[in-house]
Amino acid sequence: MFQKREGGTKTRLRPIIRTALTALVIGILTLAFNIPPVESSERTSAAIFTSGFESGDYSEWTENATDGGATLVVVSDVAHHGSYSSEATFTAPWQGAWSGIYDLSANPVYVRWYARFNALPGNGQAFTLIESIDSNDYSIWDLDIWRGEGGTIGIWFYRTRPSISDHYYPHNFEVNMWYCFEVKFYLHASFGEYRVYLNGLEVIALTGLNTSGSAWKGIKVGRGSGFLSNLTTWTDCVKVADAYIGPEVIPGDIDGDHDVDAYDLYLFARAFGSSVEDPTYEPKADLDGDSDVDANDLNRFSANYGKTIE
Ligand SMILES: [Ca+2]
Ligand SMILES: [Ca+2]
Ligand SMILES: [Ca+2]
Repeated sequence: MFQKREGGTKTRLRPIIRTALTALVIGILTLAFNIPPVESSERTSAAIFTSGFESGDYSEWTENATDGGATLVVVSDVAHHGSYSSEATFTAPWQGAWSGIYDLSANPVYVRWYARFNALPGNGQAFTLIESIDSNDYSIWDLDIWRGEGGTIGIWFYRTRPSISDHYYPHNFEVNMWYCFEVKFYLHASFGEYRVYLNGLEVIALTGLNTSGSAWKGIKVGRGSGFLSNLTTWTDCVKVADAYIGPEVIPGDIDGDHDVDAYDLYLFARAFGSSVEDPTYEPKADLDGDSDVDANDLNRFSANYGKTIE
């Protein structure tokens, strides 16, 4: 019994070393030849709109507008993913700057985007990152970064159907960090829903509502300075879909730190040759999801070696 186990371990050792070396060599080659990264994986939801501003402009959007002296521009010095993001700069309170995508339809609809900001609201202040509108251009919901009079900072989710109400989720936001937001809206006469997700976690859930009325039409990202007189916000990786989207992931990022690097290779190699029933099996190394970690997974891992998000 003991010998059998020992023998099994030995026969696994060589493929592991070979695998590690192969992946490392491919990784080095990838870096050496500076092979451009490809898009990170898409979840199984059906996307009805996607924009990471990678065209370098707003050509994917229906409308781009500013008011009150704000500016809106696609920039290349800050991006969550790829080379570009959208930057809105506000110099006074109640300015607006937005990219709008309209004439969409889905029910339920999920809107996922990444946002970053260089200032935080003072006590009792807020600014708006996104607004969702109906077919009459009325707001259905918007999402703000807010700070209460007591100093608590967080999400302020403001909805208008079936009636106006606001909902708060405290979170210690920091400047110049990317955050993944997602909102679900479900239009229904008795089972209507709003759900808000922050970095892949559901933080607000409003269910069993009558949200019927005019239909959802689209979103405006960037949006407004609220109370703030000096604010820049960035938007990237916008996706609208008919099912939950979640944060961007790179297959092969086993430790979940937004890159596929030598430590992921170590974790991948440790799981190589395993099947789902083995203690060494690691689901995040099973890149094709067929319950083992084999050469097919190695090919996928190697293709992503050296990639990062942000
Ligand atoms: Ca981008
Ligand atoms: Ca990693
Ligand atoms: Ca597999």
